[in-house]
Amino acid sequence: MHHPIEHFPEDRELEQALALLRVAQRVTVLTGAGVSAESGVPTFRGAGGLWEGHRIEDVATPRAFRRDPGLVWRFYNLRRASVWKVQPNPGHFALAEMEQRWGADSFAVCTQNVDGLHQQAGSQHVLELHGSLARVRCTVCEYRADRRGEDLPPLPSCPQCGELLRPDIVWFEEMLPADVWERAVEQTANCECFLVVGTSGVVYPAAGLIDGARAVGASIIEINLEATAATGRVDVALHGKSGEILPRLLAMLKGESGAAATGGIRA
Ligand code: BV8
Ligand code: ZN
Repeated sequence: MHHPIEHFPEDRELEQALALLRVAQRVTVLTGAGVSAESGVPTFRGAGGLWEGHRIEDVATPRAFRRDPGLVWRFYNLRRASVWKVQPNPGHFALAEMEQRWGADSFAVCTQNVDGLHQQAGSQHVLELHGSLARVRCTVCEYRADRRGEDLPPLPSCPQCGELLRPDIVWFEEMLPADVWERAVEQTANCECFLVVGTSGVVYPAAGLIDGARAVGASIIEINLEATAATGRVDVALHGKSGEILPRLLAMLKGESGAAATGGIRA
C-alpha cells in the first residue's frame, strides 16, 4: 500500500460535509480498521492483510479453526493481548461526543472492528457487526462470556462443558449475528446522513450498508486516508486521518472555528 502524503481536507470539503451533517436528524456511521489505526491497532490491508505469512482470510475462517485451532487461537490471543494495551484516539472520542449531540437513539455506530474502542471512548449505541475480541463462546454449549484482559491458554476450554472455546468473532464465510445485522440495516434505512470512516469497503455484507444508505437517499460522507471501493458512491470524500477530521467536524458543529477547532492542526 502506498503511503499517502499527510492530507487534510480543504475547508470547502469540510463545509460541504458539515452542511449535510447539520440537516440530518439521524446519523448512522460505518467504521473499519482505519478508525483504530491511530490507536496503534494494525489495519488488515495495511500489513498486506498478512499475519505470520498467512492471509487473514485464511486464518479467520471456520475451516482454518477446524484444521488448526492452535494456529487460529495464537492469532487471536496475540491480537487480544495487543488490544488490551491500546486506548481510543480522538476520532473515537469525537464519535462518542457526536452521539451525545444527536442522542443515542438517533446516532448509531456500526463497526466492523472487534477492538471495543468505540465503547471504551464512551459510545453507547455500537453495533459490533463482526463480534468482539473480548468475548469467547463455546463450540458446543451455550457458554459465552466477556474475558477481556485475560491471557487465555493456547487452546482454552469451556468452564461449563469442557469443550473447546472459540473467539466470539464473525469469521469469513460465517453469517453475521442476525439481530445485530437487522439493527444495522434498520439504522441505515432510517438515517439522513451516513458516515463511512476508515474502511476499505471490501468486506460484505458490511460494505453493503453504504448501498443501503444510498437506497434511502441518505447523504454519504467518507473519511479515509485515500480513495476506496466506496468513494465512487459517496457525496463527500474527506481525505486525511479520521483522528484529525472527526474532531474538526465536531468542533465546527459546535460552532468553534479556526485553530481552536483543530488544536492548531493545519494542512
Ligand atoms: C458472509 C473478523 C454469508 C475477523 C472480519 C467467497 C466465499 C465466501 C464468502 C465470500 C467470498 N467472497 C466474498 C465473500 C464474502 C466475504 C467477503 O466480503 N470477503 C472479502 C474478503 C471479499 N464476507 C464474509 O464472508 C462475511 N460473511 O458473507 O456470510 C456467506 C456465508 C457463507 C458463504 C458465503 C457467504 C463475513 C465477513 C466478516 C469477516 N470478519 N472480521 C477478525 O477481525 O479477526 S472482516 C475483517 O476484515 C475486519 O473485521 C474488517 O471488517 C475487514 C477489514 O476491513 P476494514 O475494516 O475496511 O480494514 P482494511 O484494513 O481493509 O481498511 C482500512 C481502511 O482504513 C483503509 O481504507 C485505509 O486507507 C483506512 N485508514 C487507515 N488508517 C486510517 C484510515 N482512514 C482514516 N484514518 C486513518 N488514520
Ligand atoms: Zn461449553
